[in-house]
Amino acid sequence: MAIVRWFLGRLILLVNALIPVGGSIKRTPEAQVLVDRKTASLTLYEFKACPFCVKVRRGVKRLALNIETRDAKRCEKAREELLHGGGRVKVPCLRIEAENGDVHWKYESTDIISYLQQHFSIEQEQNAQHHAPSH
Ligand SMILES: N[C@@H](CCC(=O)N[C@@H](CS)C(=O)NCC(=O)O)C(=O)O
Repeated sequence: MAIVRWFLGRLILLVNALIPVGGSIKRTPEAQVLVDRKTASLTLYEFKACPFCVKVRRGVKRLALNIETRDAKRCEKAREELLHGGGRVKVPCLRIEAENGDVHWKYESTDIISYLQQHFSIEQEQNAQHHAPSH
């Protein structure tokens, strides 16, 4: 069974490498710096060959986000962080640290992608700029 899982994992990684992520967001360098500042408070806990993690990583790439990833399968420290912080070793899980220091652990690939789209799609960023107070 372990060998089948290993093989499927490699297959998922291969297919992921072969199919390009289409329609990625392109930002100006200045806009990317601002987004990078926001995503510095996010950490994605994952297993490299988990299909749900691949799905989230592709979403992250499509949104051109730089999010730190931690491998909860190979790295014992990351596994412990996920278990104690989130409550269970299930991936993908996005750790979200708010400006006031509050931490939220978001499980479920679909919910993680929705959260990222809500906060980092181009439309969202343009809306935020539009409503920002002008000086
Ligand atoms: N519905 C979840 C499924 C995630 C899932 O099943 N992840 C597996 C790895 S591929 C896992 O962490 N299993 C451990 C567990 O469920 O305790 C999602 O879309 O994120």
